[in-house]
Amino acid sequence: MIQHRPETMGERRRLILRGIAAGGLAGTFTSWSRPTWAEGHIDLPFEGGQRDLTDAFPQKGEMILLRTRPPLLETCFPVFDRGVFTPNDQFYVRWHLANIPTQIDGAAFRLNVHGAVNRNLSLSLTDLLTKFPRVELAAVNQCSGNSRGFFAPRVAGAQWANGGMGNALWTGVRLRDILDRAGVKAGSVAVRLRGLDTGVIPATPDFMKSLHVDHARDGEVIVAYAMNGQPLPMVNGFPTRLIVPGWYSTYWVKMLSDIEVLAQPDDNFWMTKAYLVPDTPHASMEPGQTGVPMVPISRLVPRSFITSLSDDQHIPAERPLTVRGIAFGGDAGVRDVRVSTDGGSTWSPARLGHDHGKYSFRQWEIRLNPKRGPTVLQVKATNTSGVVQPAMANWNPGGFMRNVIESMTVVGA
Ligand SMILES: Nc1nc2c(c(=O)[nH]1)N[C@H]1C(S)=C(S)[C@@H](COP(=O)(O)O)O[C@H]1N2
Ligand SMILES: [Mo]
Repeated sequence: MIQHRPETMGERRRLILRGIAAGGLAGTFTSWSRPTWAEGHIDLPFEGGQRDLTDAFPQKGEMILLRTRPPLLETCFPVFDRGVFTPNDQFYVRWHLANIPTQIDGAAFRLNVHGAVNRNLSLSLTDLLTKFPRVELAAVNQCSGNSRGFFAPRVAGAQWANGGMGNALWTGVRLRDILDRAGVKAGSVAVRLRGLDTGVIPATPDFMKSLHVDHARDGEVIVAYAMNGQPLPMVNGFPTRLIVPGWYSTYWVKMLSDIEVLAQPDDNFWMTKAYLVPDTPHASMEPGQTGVPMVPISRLVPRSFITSLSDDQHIPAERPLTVRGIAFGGDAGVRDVRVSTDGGSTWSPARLGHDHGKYSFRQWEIRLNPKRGPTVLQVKATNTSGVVQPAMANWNPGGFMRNVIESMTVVGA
């Protein structure tokens, strides 16, 4: 009888990576917009929050459906209670443009580098796997508009609840190493990233985002070809995507196929017209206020959530209860997470879970003794730079950067 030796993690990873390079794991789907049969419904806690649940998208499990084409899929919040890393098949999905390849041959795929460089590159997946050092980093991917559905007054845009975020272990190569191989010309100012998706009509500007050249070369920005040890799901950017740790994921260009070094600032639509936030504390302004200076969105701000309970849940009163959740520091690590049961007068420190690095989710837990009747639980995180979540929700017309202290009511019985 043949004995199968269990694969070690390292071997398993090598096999997966070889598979990516060979294109053997390339996705082929007839369409993104095949009928999505609702398998259930969910009511998100704001006006107009009725949603279908769907598992009709390739490589995806049950997701909250916001839109079919281009896909907008939210992670069901209880997923965040199950582990510090968000599974690939439950990771949220967001695209702007509707022409997204449904078929990518990993063997034929090339990542092109051009512009203000000494030599153009055309890198295959095998090149990425074999010619550059491999790096791995845990980082939160959060949409700028995560939680937009809670904005009051309401604003236009994807009406996310809190599931437009996720945490994964990303594997790939440093953008710096790629740029160094191409040789960035002196005086270059920006690096522009573009994916394989396009608009349905030619007038639609291609989705392109840029980083300042120093940011692009800081050694933290990664061109990732794996997510949680597996090839990226097609809808999350197979075969390569940009990881910009600590920055909103509008910069995390998916199906990344083109890197262009620019000798002047990028004035394309997606940099100068879209994703602008008020240049004010908490990116906040008054509805209707005019003359507010606007700047491109950039760094994540800290957030924390209770994951083990839901709003209005009944719990046993006057008995110890362990409450769990997740937090992230944004562009810095989590210094502490505190919980209040008295409307914010006093705050008790939660115990922090394993540290997977400063850009990762951090799990936390705390023991409480809930009283009889309703209790409002509040949770707030402070990051290692001393930035703390605000008590008042911010507001801006884009519905960006919400990070108010979250609260939830539980009922002791
Ligand atoms: N090519 C491409 N990359 C993209 C986008 C896009 O529309 N096209 N959207 C960005 C935005 S706004 C978000 S929130 C993230 C979503 O990443 P995810 O779908 O893997 O969760 O992808 C980013 N990268
Ligand atoms: Mo986004």
